[in-house]
Amino acid sequence: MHNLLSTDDVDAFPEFLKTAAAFKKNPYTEETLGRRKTLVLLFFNPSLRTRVSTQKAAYNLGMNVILLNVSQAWGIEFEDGTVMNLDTAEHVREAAAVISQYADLIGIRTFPGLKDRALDYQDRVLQQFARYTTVPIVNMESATVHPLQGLTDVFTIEAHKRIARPKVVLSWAPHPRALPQAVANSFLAAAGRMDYELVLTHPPGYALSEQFSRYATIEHDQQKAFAGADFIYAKNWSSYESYGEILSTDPKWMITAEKMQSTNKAKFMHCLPVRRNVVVEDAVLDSPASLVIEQAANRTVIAQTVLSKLLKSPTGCNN
Ligand code: AN0
Ligand code: CP
Repeated sequence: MHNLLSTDDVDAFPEFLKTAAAFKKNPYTEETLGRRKTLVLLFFNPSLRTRVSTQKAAYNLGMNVILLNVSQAWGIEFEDGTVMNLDTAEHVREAAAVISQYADLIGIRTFPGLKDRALDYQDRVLQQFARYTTVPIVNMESATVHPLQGLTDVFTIEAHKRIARPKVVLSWAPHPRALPQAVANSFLAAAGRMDYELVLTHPPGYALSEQFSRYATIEHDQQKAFAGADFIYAKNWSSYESYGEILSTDPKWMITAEKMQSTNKAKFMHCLPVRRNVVVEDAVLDSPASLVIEQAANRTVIAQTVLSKLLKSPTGCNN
């Protein structure tokens, strides 16, 4: 692995999940691997889990960590050939090359603008950094994908599945703000590589990009989708078709205890942060069926697995 830009950068899933399971059992088997190596984490947007779990994962490998909230640095320009006489103070060509002088690995979080679909789906901030840094990049949620989350979700399902081929349902749920499609995209991309009965349910107008939805069977009737499910993964996203728009806030799509009744005693999953009684009822989130805290715990395990693989990559880190 040279970078973690998407879940596709993990070529051997079974081996990756095995390494993760070993780190979960004992996080300190490679506690000197990252000695004298530095991880720089760049945040263009807020985070709780990604920030703390990735930092903790790096510490478990003996790395040093530097966090930078990009809003507190100079404004970065991503357009090539532009006359920089407006708001941006330095170009990504310099910014990325400079950070590479201090870092052996770089993590980046950068959300989409949700206005221009073609621009967002180029994932320009991530791709430009990947192009101009000289060290590996870890995607900590970009405009289109959130691989650390998708890998964590599959790892969590593997630990809880009771049958060989579980029915795994990704359900859209309401939210008052326009959210990215990244978590849903990576969930489908990761779960789509497993032997699951993968079902996607959402209201009209909420189809995801074919690049990701192709991994699932689409069932527009949420009730039908839930029947016999082993895992219910809830997530809101704004429309991909009417890009960035909120087409529905219909509370009928909220995940309720009553709906969970029709499942096969399904476990409930969400990446967090979650809005209680909008996305999901208290009764579900507070029930023993909820895996959300375990998912958050597993974020450390997956981040550690990714960092370890990048540290060992022959084309990887500065020496
Ligand atoms: C973000 C999203 O939906 O992509 C981050 C989730 C990990 N969520 C919010 O902005 C609430
Ligand atoms: N799930 C997740 O990535 O959470 P944060 O946005 O808090 O990092």
